[in-house]
Amino acid sequence: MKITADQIQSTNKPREVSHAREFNFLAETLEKKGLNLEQLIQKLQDFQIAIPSWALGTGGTRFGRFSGGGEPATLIQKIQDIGILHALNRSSDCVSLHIPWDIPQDYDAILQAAAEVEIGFDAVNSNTFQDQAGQSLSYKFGSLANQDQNIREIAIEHNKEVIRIGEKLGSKALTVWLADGSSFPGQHSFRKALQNTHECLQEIYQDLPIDWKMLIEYKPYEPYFYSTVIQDWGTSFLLANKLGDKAYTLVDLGHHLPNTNIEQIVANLMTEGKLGGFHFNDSKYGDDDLTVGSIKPYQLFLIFNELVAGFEETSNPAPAWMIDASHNLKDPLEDLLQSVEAIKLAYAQALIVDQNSLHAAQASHDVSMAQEILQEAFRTDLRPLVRESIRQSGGTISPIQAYRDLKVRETLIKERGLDSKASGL
Ligand code: LRH
Ligand code: MN
Repeated sequence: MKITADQIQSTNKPREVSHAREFNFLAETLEKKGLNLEQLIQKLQDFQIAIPSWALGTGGTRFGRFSGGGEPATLIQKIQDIGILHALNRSSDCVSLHIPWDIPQDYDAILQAAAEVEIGFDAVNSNTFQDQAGQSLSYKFGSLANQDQNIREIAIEHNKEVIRIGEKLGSKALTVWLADGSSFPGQHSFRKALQNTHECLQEIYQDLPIDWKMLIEYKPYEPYFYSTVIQDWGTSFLLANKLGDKAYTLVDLGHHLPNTNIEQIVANLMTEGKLGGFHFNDSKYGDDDLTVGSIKPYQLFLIFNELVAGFEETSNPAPAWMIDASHNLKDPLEDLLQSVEAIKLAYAQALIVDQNSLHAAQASHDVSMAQEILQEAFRTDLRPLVRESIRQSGGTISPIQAYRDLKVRETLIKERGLDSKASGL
């Protein structure tokens, strides 16, 4: 299914008058604050979020999976689904592939399908947390951290193969998330596991093309429940520093113990120029992979406030903006549309924070005023601004409503059937 510009226009028509009224009112308010509307809209339009190839179906949980039908069963169908998202919100111009869940069979066909819907390829993800069919040795007790050199070699070769695949698609980054860890005290040597991991990452790092990045993702637990080798930002940062300038830390919002101050981690990584990218999602308890902004929208805003300030005050390069979610109750495409909107809203709120007044309040220890300045931005309804930025770039004013008006899921079920299943989570 491909969404046409006419279809987009047809979904906007009934909402244009009310949208224009809301946007013009907001525009007046923001201009009175001395904000430059064009600049805000341009920054929002330039802010593109990569969609994970593993989150276009219904992953479910270990307790059950409830598919909604019409899932993309091939990589080309996944690219077409991301094309639908991008046609609606003009904000999802990249896919992040997971290998081997999405190994391209025919590169020309994949590149052509992607070009047809104007999307590119963001970071490619390796997978040494599952044994592949015919794999001679198992990752059961780890991959790059494994005591067995033969297993480490297999994992190193896999990561090099993933880089080769990414090169053919125009990707510029390798994301390494290692499940490696232990579930019982004494099961493995923490130091040996970290040393093995470092040495293996070094070998993979040497194979990175000159203009590539390595994004090292950390996670405190799961699938192991006593220790994880790369458990927190400090361990990822330590490895990234040891490896070199092309290595960075990737922050998955769901990979933090309860009440961790993630915005402080972001600020500190930017100070060191080592913030490489994000896996956006939300969670209440663990790595729940819920819709972005659905549980802790204020935390998301505070993270973007550190990002906007960090872009001004540090030389950290532009991070990779990616979603990492899994679905079981919502339509995967609706969930992703909501996540992209929540991310753009948090970015818009951060862009209107009066950073100079905030610095002044901080300098004079005016704690109440510092909070007032932040919450003034967070409590300003910027949805009309985000919608206008999307409308001006040829998208729809209300993605979810348009998705339903255009009967996208019904059409995908007609085309693919109820039982088509997407690879991934
Ligand atoms: C691990 C993770 C990682 C991916 C996987 C799909 O929890 O966040 O980014 O490899 O999810
Ligand atoms: Mn992740």
